[in-house]
Amino acid sequence: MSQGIPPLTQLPSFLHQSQTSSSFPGMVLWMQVGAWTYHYSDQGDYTWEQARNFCQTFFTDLVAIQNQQEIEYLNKSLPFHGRYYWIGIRKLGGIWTWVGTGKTLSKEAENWARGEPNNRRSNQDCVEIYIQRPQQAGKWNDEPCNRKKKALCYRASCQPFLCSQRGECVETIGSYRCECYPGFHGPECTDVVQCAKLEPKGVPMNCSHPYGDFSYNSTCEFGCHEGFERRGAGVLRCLPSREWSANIPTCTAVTCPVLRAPEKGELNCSHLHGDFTFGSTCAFSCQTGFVLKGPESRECTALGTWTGDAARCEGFSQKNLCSQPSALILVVFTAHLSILLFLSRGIHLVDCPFHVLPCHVSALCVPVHLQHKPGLSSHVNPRF
Ligand SMILES: [Ca+2]
Repeated sequence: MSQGIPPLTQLPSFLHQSQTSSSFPGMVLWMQVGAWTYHYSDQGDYTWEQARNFCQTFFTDLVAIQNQQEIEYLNKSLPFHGRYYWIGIRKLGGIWTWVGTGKTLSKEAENWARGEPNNRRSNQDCVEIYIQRPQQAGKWNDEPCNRKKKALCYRASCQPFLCSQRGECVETIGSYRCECYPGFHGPECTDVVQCAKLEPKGVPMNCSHPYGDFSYNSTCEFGCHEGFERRGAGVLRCLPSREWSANIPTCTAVTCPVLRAPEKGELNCSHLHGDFTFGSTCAFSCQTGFVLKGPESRECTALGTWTGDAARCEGFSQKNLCSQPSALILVVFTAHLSILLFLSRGIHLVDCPFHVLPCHVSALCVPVHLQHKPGLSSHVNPRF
């Protein structure tokens, strides 16, 4: 004969609703205390190993006592039995251990009877509970594991689907409660911690949201466009504290070395994102009488380097020019200025352009290969 366990709703107050009846025919009595039920063998006694086997076969395990309230409840509710009841503690490797969880028995949880554990005859490795003993009722005693006692079992109310798998289900007398993992809350741990929505300006972001938008464990990765460098963390994570693991990073333009105007020249820069940064362009010009050698402009690249080589302004050299008796004057007209070109036999034109102060005239030379160009030769005016 067996009898079903009444539904929880019929048990408004667990401490006053214990019942005793036959659950497994001829084998066990049960007491319902809300969701968590205690059971004990009512036919025959078992060694500790057999008792555990019995509990694990028909229920969850030998009882794992969690608090004083539970001890008082068991002592009050179970019938007296001269050999008492096995519970789920035994010595493993010399240490008292809750066998259901594998956790060590803590000092605070100890409930030994006076003078126990005494390990009499050095073979007392299992634990009984003194139910309704005239002295030391509800206390524990270490006993040889092969003694035969009643099995005191429990059936857990915690089930895998409880606590939304986002928390630890903790058995209590009469029910269970959820100890939510970090990042979750609510009675069944269904609620997820929210972090502020991230709205970075000008910083590309790529997020993943395992539990909902900008919620616990959401991660957002930040990158920067070409030519920009990230300042700050590359990845932000929504923490259980509702805070992000770091501030939103910023993207700043890559910088190039500062450019200076060439000697005898000028520099004219335009900056897109900041002084001498990615996208800045600088144009070079030279004072009158000097010519630009190198690029007319340079641009700051995404790598932080300038295009082209350094520009410089070169003037005419005075050496030898006016002392040459047979110099020719070559006048070249361009759109912007007249160029007096002193060409002289024997002068190394590769040294040009020169500045020719003693002659009180600004002059430029052209490279040797231009001397014979028709456009230039037509402007040659012999002066000497
Ligand atoms: Ca003992």
